[in-house]
Amino acid sequence: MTAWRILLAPMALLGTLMTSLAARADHGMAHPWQMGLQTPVTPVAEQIQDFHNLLLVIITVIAVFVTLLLLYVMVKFSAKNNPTPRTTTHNTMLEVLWTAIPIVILVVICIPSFKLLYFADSIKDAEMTIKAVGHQWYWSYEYPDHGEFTFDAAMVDKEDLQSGQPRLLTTDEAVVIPVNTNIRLLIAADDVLHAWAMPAFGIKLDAVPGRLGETWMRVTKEGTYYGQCSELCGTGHGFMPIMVKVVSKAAFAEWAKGAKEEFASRDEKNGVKLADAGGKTAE
Ligand SMILES: [Cu+2]
Repeated sequence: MTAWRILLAPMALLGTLMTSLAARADHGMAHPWQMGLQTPVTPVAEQIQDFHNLLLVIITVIAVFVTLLLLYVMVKFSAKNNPTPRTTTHNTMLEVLWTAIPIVILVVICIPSFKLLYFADSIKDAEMTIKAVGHQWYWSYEYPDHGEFTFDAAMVDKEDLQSGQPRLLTTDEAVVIPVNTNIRLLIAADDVLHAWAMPAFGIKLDAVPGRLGETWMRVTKEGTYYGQCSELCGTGHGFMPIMVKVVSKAAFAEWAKGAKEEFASRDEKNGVKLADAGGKTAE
């Protein structure tokens, strides 16, 4: 009995570890020993993953070919095996080939690359819009189609985390979006450069002060996803994460209704403060 327990204990531990790894892998964030990219949940992220896999094959073939060629040359033309070297300096055929073949490879890569670039850039029939604004050091979000409410999303400190909430990735307010909906995402910055990056969505776009960045997302799987600011923006750069909750359309409608009232009443309070501050600057 005891022997069995001793045997089973590490297996149970391993099982728990694997389950938690798998769960975390599906949790829209990086996890220990992760191989490859995060599970893609938007059409753009899926295509990025496919493109990545294509490049991986091409680069592997090139690396293997060059390594074999080098080894061949090292053995065949070593001083021992080839004591009297030939004095050939040019070979037209060879030079044409080693110029043309890389060009063909680059063209083969550039076709899907440009296709993907335009696919990620063009917003098809956006059903709603969200605007993300980067600040030192938090993000704020605007929902212009659902009552124009606005809220800030700041990082939750380590000591305030509840169980299951990842450190450095959890925010006090989540960006809530509906599943299977084409969402136009506008990205701007209030002070310095930031970048709104969400690996599982295949999005990484700079937030530039004075300019409006635009991209889109259609998340096909409900869940919580995490991203981080990806443009060095000052001392708090590592502490302005992005947390997105993807919920059913019905749950989103419900949330938007509540959020509109909640954040509007907060804005009223803030509005008073802003008016006061404005009065002081005017004097
Ligand atoms: Cu930053």
